[in-house]
Amino acid sequence: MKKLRFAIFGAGFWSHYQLAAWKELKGVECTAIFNRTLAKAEALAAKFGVPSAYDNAEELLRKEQPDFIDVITDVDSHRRFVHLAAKHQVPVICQKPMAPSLAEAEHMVKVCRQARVPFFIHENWRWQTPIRRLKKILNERKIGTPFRARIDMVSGFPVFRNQPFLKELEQFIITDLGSHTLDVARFLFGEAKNLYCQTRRVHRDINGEDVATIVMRMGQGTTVTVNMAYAGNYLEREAFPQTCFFIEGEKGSLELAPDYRIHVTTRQGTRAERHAPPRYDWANPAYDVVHASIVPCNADLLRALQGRGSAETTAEDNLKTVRLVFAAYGSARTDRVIKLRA
Ligand code: 89Y
Repeated sequence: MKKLRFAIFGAGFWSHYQLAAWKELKGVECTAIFNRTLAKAEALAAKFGVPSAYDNAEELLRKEQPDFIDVITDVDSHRRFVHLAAKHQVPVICQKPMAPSLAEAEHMVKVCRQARVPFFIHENWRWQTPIRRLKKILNERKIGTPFRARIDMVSGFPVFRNQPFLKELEQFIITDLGSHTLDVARFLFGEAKNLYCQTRRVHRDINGEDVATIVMRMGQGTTVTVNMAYAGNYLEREAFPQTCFFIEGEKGSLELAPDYRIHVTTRQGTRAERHAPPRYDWANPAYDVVHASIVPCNADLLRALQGRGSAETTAEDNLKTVRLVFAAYGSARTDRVIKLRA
């Protein structure tokens, strides 16, 4: 099969890992990098042996004619680059969160649909090794029908150190982290029927909320609570960036605890397993399980780009996650339960 040639848009913190993860896969090759500051595009290109760097996105598309582009820029520029891809008939992958508002996300999906340009979201959280294992255990019905689940991503890790722009966001933790955790809730328990949310800001030097609590009733009737916090405080069981789960079912319970420990408790007792992610030498140890999950996420997107099936995280599918993100803000603002259309 012919190698697919692609371009990366954006040369910030995340692009280094995204590019390293692409290098783990056969059948794909990065041939150009765009960044509005050329020196940054050149530095990233030099680090990874990518032949060309640009500070003009249209020029890149005209000259390189990539098979697809991978947009890893700040959220406010996603629309511009996705529209550009649609105009040039180039399939596009875009980082989460898709857009700064639901209307903008819907418009981006519509533009690509009308141009018949494949549009995917790089949503990697559900590809984490222990989370794939949880899905398998639930599918095997080891604990029967789940009636309640808690999803905790609560950490004192200084996230703003590596990603200072997160401080500026008026809507922080639900767009940055909730995009992931709400997507995982959908992945494990189906679509939400209703949602209620409360938020808080603990940091004094940021614009958005850094604590959120979301309660949802999911399609199969499961009540799911998503607890998120980046309050910069001290926690005995600090496990950034691991998400912990406690799932109660009619026949047992299932827990994912720090250090990738999975406990399945049924009539037969408790079975303990450990599902650690693969180690990559390019991964930042502080982000291990998250960086490792970029590889299977990219592999899934690549399969679709090669015409070998459909990806899990198409933009059409991700719109359902985006709806939850903005429903959460709506609920927090009005202190109301939001009903969601099926
Ligand atoms: O930006 C976020 C992401 O996508 O993964 C973890 C993170 O870096 C901080 O919440």
